[in-house]
Amino acid sequence: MASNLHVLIVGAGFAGLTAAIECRRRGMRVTLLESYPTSRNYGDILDFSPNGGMHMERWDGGSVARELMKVCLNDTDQFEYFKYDGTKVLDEPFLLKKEHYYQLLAGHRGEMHEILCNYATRIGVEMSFGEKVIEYIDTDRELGVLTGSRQKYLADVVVASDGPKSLGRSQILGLPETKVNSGYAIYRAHCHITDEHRNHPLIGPLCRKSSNFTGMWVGKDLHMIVYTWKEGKDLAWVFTHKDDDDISESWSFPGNVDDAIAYLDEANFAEICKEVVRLTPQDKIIDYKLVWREPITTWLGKNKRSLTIGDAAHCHLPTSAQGGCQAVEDGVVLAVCLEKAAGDVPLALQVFERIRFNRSHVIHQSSITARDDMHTIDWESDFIKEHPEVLNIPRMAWVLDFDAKADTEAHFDELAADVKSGRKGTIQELSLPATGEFGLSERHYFKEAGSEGMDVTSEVTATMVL
Ligand SMILES: Cc1cc2nc3c(=O)[nH]c(=O)nc-3n(C[C@H](O)[C@H](O)[C@H](O)COP(=O)(O)OP(=O)(O)OC[C@H]3O[C@@H](n4cnc5c(N)ncnc54)[C@H](O)[C@@H]3O)c2cc1C
Ligand SMILES: *[C@@H]1O[C@H](CO)[C@@H](O)[C@H](O)[C@H]1NC(C)=O
Ligand SMILES: CC(=O)N[C@H]1CO[C@H](CO)[C@@H](O)[C@@H]1O
Ligand SMILES: CC(=O)N[C@H]1CO[C@H](CO)[C@@H](O)[C@@H]1O
Repeated sequence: MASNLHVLIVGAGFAGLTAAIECRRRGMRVTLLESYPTSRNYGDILDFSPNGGMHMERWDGGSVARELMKVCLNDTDQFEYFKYDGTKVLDEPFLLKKEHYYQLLAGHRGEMHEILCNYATRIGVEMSFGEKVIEYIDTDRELGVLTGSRQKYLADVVVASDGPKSLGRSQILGLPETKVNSGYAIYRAHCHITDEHRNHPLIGPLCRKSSNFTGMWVGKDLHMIVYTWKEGKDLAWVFTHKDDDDISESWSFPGNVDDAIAYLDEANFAEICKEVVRLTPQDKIIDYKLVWREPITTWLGKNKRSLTIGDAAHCHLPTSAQGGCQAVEDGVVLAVCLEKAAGDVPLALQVFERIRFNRSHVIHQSSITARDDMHTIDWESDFIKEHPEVLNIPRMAWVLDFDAKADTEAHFDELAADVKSGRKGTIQELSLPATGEFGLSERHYFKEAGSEGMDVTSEVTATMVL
């Protein structure tokens, strides 16, 4: 019986939290360990598209998504696209479909995270903050972890959702660290809107109470997104730029205002972009190096009772705009597999991997294609008139209108039969197909969704690109 399982999860990011909530909702006992002392103070803006948000909308009869929506962008009607010099290129509706309202969840990471932690605690997930795992134990006799406070936790399944710098990846999978500098970095910030913003001739109009602003400016090797929300109280911005310097990764490494502005200057970005940066308190700017990890061909420990999920398994670049959603999909699929395997943990984990591998891999690769297409636009030609969708980071029906829970329920039995019969092949061959690809021509939500007769240029949708 799956409901007798004790699931031990390391790392309360969105992968770990989702796995914890989804397992707990299926009656399993769940212990969740997180090294940070609290959830609240980290991060800036994080977004979930419907393929992630739909699962949250299912929690507690919709009340969790409603609570999230109170702190999220909840009255944004358009996503506005600009050329780097400020020329408007395109307006797109913010929502894909009306029924996505409570599934498109974008807001301050810490605030959203806190709401999910509270829900997890409410339904009985045993959560410990300030508990850092220092060792994974996966022997024939014992499965569990050891923490910095010398506490040993044992369980039936161990899930390492410990993020990109995963200790789980090295200890469970026995892999060396494979940090790769992507050659890019992101400056990012979240701050509260002040009167100085409101009274500023360029920034003031972005801080309106009514019709809140989300927009992106795109230039050579650089794109910047600005959001205002919470009735004109909060502002966040992120910009991705080339940077070969350093290879550290931290959500709290301070960024320097002047350095940031120098990048915008060099790429001839509009004054408004520079002013947004100038008006940000120095201590709110984070300089985040975009580091990633090469894809790995298994996420499972040798006894198939432990595994890595989320960024620990497949570290996405933020330009896929899918890191959070793919982490959520992992959590959901894992819980459904554990339930369906009825206590056979190795079976559940092998099916999990075959369901998730190809899809997460293809979406991962998209983060690179998408960024390169956007950063190399020839603004002098007619290209952008013919392909405005390159601005719109991959949003295709097969990515966004995807229900990982229903998909797992539909495919579990056939994949379980493969596992049991010992079917041979590489993980690519044994996995479910991703059902889609990323080519320029495919890059259109409505085109792909088959909405006949729609003016694709004006009706294509957008959410956020981080
Ligand atoms: C503090 C923080 C702020 C972020 N802010 C943003 C943001 O503003 N915008 C954005 O797009 N993305 C942000 N991200 C990244 C984003 O949340 C992830 O890319 C995505 O949600 C995938 O989540 P994950 O659960 O796989 O990994 P993560 O979100 O990285 O979560 C991993 C968790 O594991 C914990 N952990 C790691 N090692 C141990 C250990 N040994 N013992 C116990 N716990 C451990 C970490 O503290 C962390 O909470 C942030 C991540 C973090 C950790
Ligand atoms: C939208 O956000 C505002 C301010 O942050 C909040 O007061 C309001 O309740 C939210 N609306 C919904 C529908 O959640
Ligand atoms: C709080 C507030 O003023 N929100 C506004 C945000 O934008 C929409 C229109 O897009 C308005 O209807 C809301 O009133
Ligand atoms: C890496 C990998 O497995 N890629 C495959 C995923 O599935 C698609 C079909 O949907 C194939 O084209 C890829 O080769």
